[in-house]
Amino acid sequence: MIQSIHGVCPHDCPDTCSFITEVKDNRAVNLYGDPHHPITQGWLCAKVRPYLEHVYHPDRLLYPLKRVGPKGSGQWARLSWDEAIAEIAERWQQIIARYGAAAILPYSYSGTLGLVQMSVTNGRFWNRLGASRLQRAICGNAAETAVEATLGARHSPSYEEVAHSRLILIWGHNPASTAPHFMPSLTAAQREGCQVVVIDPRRTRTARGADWHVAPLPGSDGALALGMAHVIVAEKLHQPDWLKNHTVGGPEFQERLVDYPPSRVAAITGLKEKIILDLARRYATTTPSLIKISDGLQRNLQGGQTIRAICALPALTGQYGLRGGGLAYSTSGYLQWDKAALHHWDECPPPSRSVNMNRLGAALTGEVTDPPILSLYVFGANPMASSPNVGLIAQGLQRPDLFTVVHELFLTDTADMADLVLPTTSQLEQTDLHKGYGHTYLAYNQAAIAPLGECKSNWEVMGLLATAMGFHETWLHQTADEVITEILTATAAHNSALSGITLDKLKSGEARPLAIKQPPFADLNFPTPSGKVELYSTALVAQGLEPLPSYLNMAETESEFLGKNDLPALTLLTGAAHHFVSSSLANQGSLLAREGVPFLEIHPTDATARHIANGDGVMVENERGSCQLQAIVTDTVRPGVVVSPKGRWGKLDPFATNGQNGRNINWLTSDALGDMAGQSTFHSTRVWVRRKED
Ligand SMILES: Nc1nc2c(c(=O)[nH]1)N[C@H]1C(S)=C(S)[C@@H](COP(=O)(O)OP(=O)(O)OC[C@H]3O[C@@H](n4cnc5c(=O)[nH]c(N)nc54)[C@H](O)[C@@H]3O)O[C@H]1N2
Ligand SMILES: Nc1nc2c(c(=O)[nH]1)N[C@H]1C(S)=C(S)[C@@H](COP(=O)(O)OP(=O)(O)OC[C@H]3O[C@@H](n4cnc5c(=O)[nH]c(N)nc54)[C@H](O)[C@@H]3O)O[C@H]1N2
Ligand code: SF4
Ligand SMILES: [Mo]
Repeated sequence: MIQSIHGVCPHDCPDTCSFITEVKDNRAVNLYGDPHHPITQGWLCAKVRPYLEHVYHPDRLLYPLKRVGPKGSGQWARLSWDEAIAEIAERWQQIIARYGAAAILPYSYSGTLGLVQMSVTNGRFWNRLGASRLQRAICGNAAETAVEATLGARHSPSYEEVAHSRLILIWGHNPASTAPHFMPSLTAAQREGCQVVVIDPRRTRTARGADWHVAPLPGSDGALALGMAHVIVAEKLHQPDWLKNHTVGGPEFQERLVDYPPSRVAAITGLKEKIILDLARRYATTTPSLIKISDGLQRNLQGGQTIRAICALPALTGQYGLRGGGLAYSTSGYLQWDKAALHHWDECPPPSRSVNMNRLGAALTGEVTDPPILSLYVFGANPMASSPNVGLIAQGLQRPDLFTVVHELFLTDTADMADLVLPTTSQLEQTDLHKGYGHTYLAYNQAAIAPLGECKSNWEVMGLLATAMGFHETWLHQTADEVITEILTATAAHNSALSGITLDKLKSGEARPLAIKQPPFADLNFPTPSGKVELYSTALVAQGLEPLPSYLNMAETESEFLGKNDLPALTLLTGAAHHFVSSSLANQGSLLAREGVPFLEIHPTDATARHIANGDGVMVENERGSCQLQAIVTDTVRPGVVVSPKGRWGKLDPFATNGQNGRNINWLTSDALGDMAGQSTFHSTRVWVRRKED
């Protein structure tokens, strides 16, 4: 007998696909995209198609483990769950008695995006404990802040809406890899005559299918947007009435544009003046025109203001509210879970201090004191692969006085550094509810098989820890379905997007559309304080930020280290790998084979100057660390820029030698914070590249 169970892809991806798992004798024997899901349409991406290899990977952790050798030595002994939980509780009680619960830091991000296993697990137990809070700013905080300040909410057209667009600027975003289910809609629009422009320093998979690829210098997009606005206003291609009626700060914004003539913008962006003029004219004279962005674009020191400047363009040309026009960023604002039900703050001690996740290495090595962090509990995250400045994190995790627990599917580079490792369930073994951030469907993930070995889900472990710490509130001990029901009910009371949606309906297996209207902002009422598009933002002033869209000329200062070579440093971009989701799945043989050895793309001009030939081993270095990669000499990156996608596991580094442990590119990336909301700045990293001598 084969049973078909409805599930949802848990990965950090805007597509949030629904899939069907075929189960025979409690073993998943087949998994495929749900043919009835309007976005999934029966197919999964290259990463998740072989998902059963992930679930049944021979390296899956099946039992709790305790370190018996030095930290990082890989010497483990098996212990029972009872012993593991008792040891955690005992260590935490000791820490709390001496330093308070703020000395405990949970560290989690996007291993799963589920309501129960991520959102609720991130909050409830830790709030009740009074642990340090984590500022989760590794991904898109600056863009979220910028979009909300300008438009009031993260409302966005769903993928299908591009059928109405005549022009799409895909700006610093690579959906062919990162949002693959957008591509059929895009291709269909192109067939109907829609023009596609990709703006990216790298000729990505997405750029290859575009009508026009524009490759500015990284971090210069704010200037490009203001330069386009300059041309649009100078040539009277803007919509003065729209600006007057629907924006705040139109005149001040236009004044600022004087400083961004094409000649100056050409120098900043490394683009020819004619390209800036053509782009501005094409954008302003085609309607409806859509700008589609994601988060890669803003992972730099000036990312927040970059997004502000880009958000101003559809206002200048009156594109917001038009079907097929405006801005596509994220649909996540349509459904925000009821905060009280999610967190139960009113039944918890006052919120503790907050630690920015991008500063983990610094926080563990002296930046955070009084109390210092004495215990780290990592789940759904792999900071030794995915967080910036990994060398400093490694140093912090070596601290003998730090008690580290990692809840994982695999012995990752992070788990290797733990004192205790707990095994977690995969998505096929747990229950959850998922909402997309690229579309507007809600779907239920039913557990398809029993947990492998002794694996326990994130939320289950929270319940065990709560009991061990003496917390008996019912909201710490609900089943996953009870959690979902409580939060759905509380949220539906004030958000009509959930009307008609119940847990029972979701459990029937079909994804449910949110009850929202497309296109966003059709009534031209924006949920900002003024009800208009805020080109001038008082909310940003209140945060001590520049109120008008700006270009901030910020780059990592060239250190003495970089100066020791007479060739200039290069800007390192480390966007998404096609076959992994961050570091998730990057230990799967079939996907590693398709992604190839860890590589660095470098332009022929920069390669020749460094005597680097295609296929050479190269050392990439800066003051934070170094990493060996294989050079791909290619004009798919612009001069001055090198590319090495994120996600590699240091411990699987094929270039590791006896003298040096494995590394990945995040040993080099910057842990400085960006201009808004504590944003990560991976792409503001400067590196020195040289040929590896044999
Ligand atoms: N296959 C795959 N899919 C993923 C992920 C993955 O790891 N792999 N990660 C998921 C996650 S966590 C996220 S947040 C999303 C991210 O989705 P995207 O934002 O689409 O992905 P990125 O590759 O991070 O960045 C997109 C592009 O930004 C470009 N870029 C970098 N800096 C600049 C700049 O200054 N200006 C311009 N114009 N372009 C710039 C990069 O070259 C890159 O091609 O993808 C999700 N989907
Ligand atoms: N250089 C560079 N680095 C980047 C980026 C970049 O652009 N450049 N992008 C950043 C971005 S956008 C993001 S979002 C972050 C993502 O960073 P992370 O959130 O750390 O993502 P992953 O590296 O995929 O690690 C997730 C881990 O969670 C585990 N996991 C999966 N499901 C579960 C579960 O149900 N329970 C538990 N306990 N564990 C689970 C997986 O096995 C995996 O090891 O990476 C960032 N890192
Ligand atoms: S990673 Fe994205 S595209 Fe792939 S199956 Fe999951 S949701 Fe779909
Ligand atoms: Mo992300």
